[in-house]
Amino acid sequence: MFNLILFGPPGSGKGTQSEKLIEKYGWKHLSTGDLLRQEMKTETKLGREAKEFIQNGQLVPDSVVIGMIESALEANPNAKGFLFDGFPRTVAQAEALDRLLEQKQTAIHSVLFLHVNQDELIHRLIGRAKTSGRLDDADPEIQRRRQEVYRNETLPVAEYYQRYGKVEHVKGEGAVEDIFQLLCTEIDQKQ
Ligand code: B4P
Repeated sequence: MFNLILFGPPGSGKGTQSEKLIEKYGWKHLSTGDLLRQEMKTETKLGREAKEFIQNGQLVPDSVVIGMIESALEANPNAKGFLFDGFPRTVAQAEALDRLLEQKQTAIHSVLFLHVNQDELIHRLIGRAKTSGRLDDADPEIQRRRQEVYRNETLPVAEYYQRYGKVEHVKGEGAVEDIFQLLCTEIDQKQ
């Protein structure tokens, strides 16, 4: 089993690269952003609660996303590996994930950190807003807040895994295919 976290700021291409990686490696893709958007679309109680946070550029409470990940792990007992995309986004989520994986006698094997400069991130999110219909893409002020939340709450997650020597840094600027090849090289060295 191989468990990977694709890490990076909003707009760094985690979703874009995850699609290609799961196709190549056959892992189960767990995107908390996608799971939350599905809950919002079907207007579940969880979805209605999450919407308030997401449309303000804030993180959804840890207990909610940890519960979602726990259910997804339970629902996929035979997965050959998991690709975590957009999770963990706080140190508390990272600690909870470590505990959940330990119960399954496995662990996070690698964290690939996509680096993209701030101007490019905003440029991409403005581009995505034209087609995504996402509440959190439309407003530049909310995009700015999401980057701030990332710096304050999510960046410490990279430091957390760095302590265990699990983080590899990858340049997330350039052609999608070139970035994909860089990620595959890192993965193939680790596997
Ligand atoms: P997410 O769905 O995780 O979204 P994201 O971080 O905004 O985007 P991503 O990095 O995946 O970028 P993408 O590939 O689309 O989160 C949404 C919200 O849900 C969060 O803000 C939060 O409120 C909530 N949430 C999710 N997980 C949570 C958690 N664990 N805890 C609490 N709350 C949580 O790429 C962006 C754009 O760039 C696309 O248009 C793409 O086409 C383009 N692009 C990609 N690669 C490119 C390249 N190489 N060159 C040019 N453009 C590129």
